Amino acid sequence: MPAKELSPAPDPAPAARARSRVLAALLAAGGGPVSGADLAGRLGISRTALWKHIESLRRDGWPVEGRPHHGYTLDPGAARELAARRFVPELLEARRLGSRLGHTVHWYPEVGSTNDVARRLAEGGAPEGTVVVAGRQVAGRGRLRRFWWSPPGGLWMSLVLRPTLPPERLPLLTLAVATAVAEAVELLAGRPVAVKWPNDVLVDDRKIAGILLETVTHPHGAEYVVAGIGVNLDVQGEPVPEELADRITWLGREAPQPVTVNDVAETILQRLEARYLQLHGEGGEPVLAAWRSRAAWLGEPVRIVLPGGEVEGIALDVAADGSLVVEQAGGTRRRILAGDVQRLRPLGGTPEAGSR
Ligand code: BT5
Repeated sequence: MPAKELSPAPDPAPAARARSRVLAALLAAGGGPVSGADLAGRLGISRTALWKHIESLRRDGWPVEGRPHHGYTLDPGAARELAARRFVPELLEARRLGSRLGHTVHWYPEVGSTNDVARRLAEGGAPEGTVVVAGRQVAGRGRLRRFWWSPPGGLWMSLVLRPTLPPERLPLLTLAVATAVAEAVELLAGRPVAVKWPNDVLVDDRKIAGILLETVTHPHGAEYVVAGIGVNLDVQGEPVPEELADRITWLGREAPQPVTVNDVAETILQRLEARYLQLHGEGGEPVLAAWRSRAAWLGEPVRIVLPGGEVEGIALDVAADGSLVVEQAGGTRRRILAGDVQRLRPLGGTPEAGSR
């Protein structure tokens, strides 16, 4: 079944986004002056409203200067400095204005799980591309409600998607998100990044990011999907839990230069938008090919832990429906829809640590 046309990228209410548009215009001017009259005219707001947005930006630490008959200016270095210190939601919004994903960013210092917040927003009609980011999560979760460690300094982000994919292509969304996150991390880390079926992102076999997609369906497909993405950036705030210590890594350790939460969120959203549109427009094959090209453990002996048992065999491929194809002893092939993959050492040695 072909994908239905995606509706045009949502255009959030101008009033709600005016502050980000003001910031975007100041940043785009590269430090040069922006005339207040022109800017107010372009945004369709009054000079008084513009002034209030400027004041609000200043209160949040943006050094916007204003001179009569000259206009407003913003030192471009200020954006970099601010983003180096903390996540700056309006900077992400300003850079994603006009895009499908990331045009609206809700930031919270602390939440239970960003997936729950995004879900509530989706239920309330939030447009596709709405993003929730939290400074930390106290009840971050993985699949099967497993614990997801989310200390301050990491990227804990969830995104509202409203895909118009045919039901059989929906499972590929997880692979599309995993591929996009791996591509973004690779761009920032400058190191090869692998994906592990179904949803892990690894550097040197250590998990650097995880993905949790939660789908609310109607009879013809997805009503909406919340795509939760967790990326480890910095772990100085809290000691790494003992059980994760030798199994995880973080961007601060892998990247050659400092990377900010803003950079990671923006790069992921760029890559994800490209893969998301591709999955709608070109079918599943390009996403599958991209996923396969960085897949860890294909061709290797694995054990898959399923809700009701285990399967051992060679991990052969990922199928067009996103399932993992495993060849068991005797040549029987099985398609696995959900499970945890462990690498088995060749010749039946001890399995490596389980669900990374
Ligand atoms: C995942 O589950 O990998 C999905 C993680 C999704 C997290 C994001 S953060 C934003 C959004 N809000 C949420 O509440 N969740 C999403 P799974 O494949 O089940 O892996 C879980 C396992 O990863 C755990 O059992 C631990 O072994 C390991 N783990 C926990 N925290 C980790 C971390 N920070 N980095 C790497 N591995 C971790």
